[in-house]
Amino acid sequence: MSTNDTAIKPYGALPEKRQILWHNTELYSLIHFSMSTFLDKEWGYGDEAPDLFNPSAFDAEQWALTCRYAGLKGLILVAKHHDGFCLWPTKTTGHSVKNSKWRDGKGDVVAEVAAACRKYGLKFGVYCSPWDRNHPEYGRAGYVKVYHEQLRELLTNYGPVFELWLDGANGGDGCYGGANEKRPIDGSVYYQWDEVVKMTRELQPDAVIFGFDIRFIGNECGFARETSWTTYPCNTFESESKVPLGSGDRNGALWIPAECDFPLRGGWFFHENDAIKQPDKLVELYFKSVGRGCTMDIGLAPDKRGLIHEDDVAVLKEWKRRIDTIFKTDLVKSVHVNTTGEIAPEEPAIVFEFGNIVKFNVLEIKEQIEFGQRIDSFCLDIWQNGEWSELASATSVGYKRLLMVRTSETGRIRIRFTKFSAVPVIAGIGLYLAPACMVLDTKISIVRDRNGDVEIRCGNGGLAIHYTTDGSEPARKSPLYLKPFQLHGGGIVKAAGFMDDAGTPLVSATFGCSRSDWRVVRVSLDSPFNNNREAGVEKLLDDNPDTYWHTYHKDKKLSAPPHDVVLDMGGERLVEALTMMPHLGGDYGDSNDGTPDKYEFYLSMDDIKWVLAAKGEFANIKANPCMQTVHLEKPVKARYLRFAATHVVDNGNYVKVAGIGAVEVKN
Ligand code: FUL
Repeated sequence: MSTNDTAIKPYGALPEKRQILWHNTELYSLIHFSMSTFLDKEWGYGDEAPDLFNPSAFDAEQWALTCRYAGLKGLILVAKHHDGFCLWPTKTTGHSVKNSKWRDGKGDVVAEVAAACRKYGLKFGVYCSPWDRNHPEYGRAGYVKVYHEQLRELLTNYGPVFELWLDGANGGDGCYGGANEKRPIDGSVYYQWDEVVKMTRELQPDAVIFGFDIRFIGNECGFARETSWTTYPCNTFESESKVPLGSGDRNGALWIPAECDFPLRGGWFFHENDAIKQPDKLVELYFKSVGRGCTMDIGLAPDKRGLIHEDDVAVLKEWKRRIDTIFKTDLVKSVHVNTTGEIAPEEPAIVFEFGNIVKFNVLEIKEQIEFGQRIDSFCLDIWQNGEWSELASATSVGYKRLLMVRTSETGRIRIRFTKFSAVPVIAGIGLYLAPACMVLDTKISIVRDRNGDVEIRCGNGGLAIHYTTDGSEPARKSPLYLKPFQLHGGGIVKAAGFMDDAGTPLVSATFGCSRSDWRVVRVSLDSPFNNNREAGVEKLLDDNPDTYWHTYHKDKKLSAPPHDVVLDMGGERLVEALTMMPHLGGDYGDSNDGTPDKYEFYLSMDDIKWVLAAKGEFANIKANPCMQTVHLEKPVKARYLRFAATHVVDNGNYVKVAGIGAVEVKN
């Protein structure tokens, strides 16, 4: 079990050098800042005027420094998003910073960000969207040449690149030089990936290519499945596999580890009212990404000024402080340890003798990945009352596995390899004690029922929960939570738990106006299972993202969109925005069949005369199924609301929605 043993033969698929470098990066950001920032959109259509790009205080160094403060080791810049606007003065198209007002058309965002990364010791990566809703030749051979040329510029002129981020999104329709039409393509062949791979290998041999050297984890929520293999049967851009991206394939022929990406805010681009994921959520995602052998790729969205917002910076710094606190002292290194290999009943194991009692709740284990992914499963035992007792078990290790376990005290631990495909080769084992308030089982959740009663739940009865409803940080002097309270008109609830001298991470939840007096007037089709606890059109009116309206009919043509529902808001309201909460799919968040990606919202005073209040696409909802808020151009007085799902992701043949709501103008 030692890496010095020259007799050890590698097992199965093996990583390339570029992949090992990428694994070591562990944490990095994906920065979206472009035309959509200025238009408050997630996907631009491709008809935006370059003039709109005009940040008032653009500062690439602030971005790089923020990443450094957060402990990230790399930064990937979206150099071109689906709207086709290039952040560098490319020779391939006029649709770029060259024709913007910013720096009189002489600026180059890519160059400044690459230089800032070099200055602050961050690895630099680029994202260049294959789908281009601006280019007139998109869908034809001419564009493919342009696209390859764009990649060539990016891979040649800006120094070393550690990752080339390519996304698979293609919604078909776009401006395409004024044609305003749908141009479907077959993404597996149209872009001539073999050329892209060849060029990248030549120009940037150490860069990993998204879809080829690394894979999408299957969701944009930032987590891998509990069992997540590094190996996969094929690259995911030219071929399709039935193997879930989230789990990978134990016997996959290729080493294609997964990247867990997610936006720090709700969307990938900056939207002022998007909630920011809080430090506790980031700690959880760290354990579910890096802690499951993947990398953690945090989406940052600079605002219209061209700066990462102060609130985002504060959250990232606090998260870093928590990660540093958790991993400050490795008990395996700091306490005198005696390590022995032992054969526990039929199973190889490593025993650590600590000489005195240690207290821990986090285990880290790493495989020496140059030798392949060898461990199938293992158990962690502790020595208590004169015998071994099993504390935790897990499958799949790979580059790194972190387990958060019950806080335990012992003088001896044992790692038992219960199943392995080749003798385990371990790169490292660590044990840590995370402060009680950072252990995930102290998690607080805030829920609201249909009557508008807010309940704050926490598994740990020892914590005193304090909360606020005015947006301020809860402190010990804030109201103590004793029983559910009313939040009829909606708002933001923030809560934190306090114990001894420690406080838990802050948790917050935003609610629209309560829908206690709302009712369903009619629906075009409902699920026949509406006595089931999860489904039924009424479920649109609770605040539970796990329950939903689901159109169902044996004849799929009938359950397919368009479908609509009419809701009575219980009285006259002045509505400024409308909301749709998608159903988050299965346990892994990577199936969102039935989620609308095109919608119409109508409003009416009398359920007779209706006005179309908003119509459009829920951009990127397939990959990032978060709460959608549609702001109206101006507030509309109404009592009735009609939501129509006119199309769903992947052309699916039923509609599934968790919630519909409205935001009222506050007096
Ligand atoms: C997706 C895109 O469609 C989103 O807009 C975003 O850029 C995300 C990171 O990748 O595929």
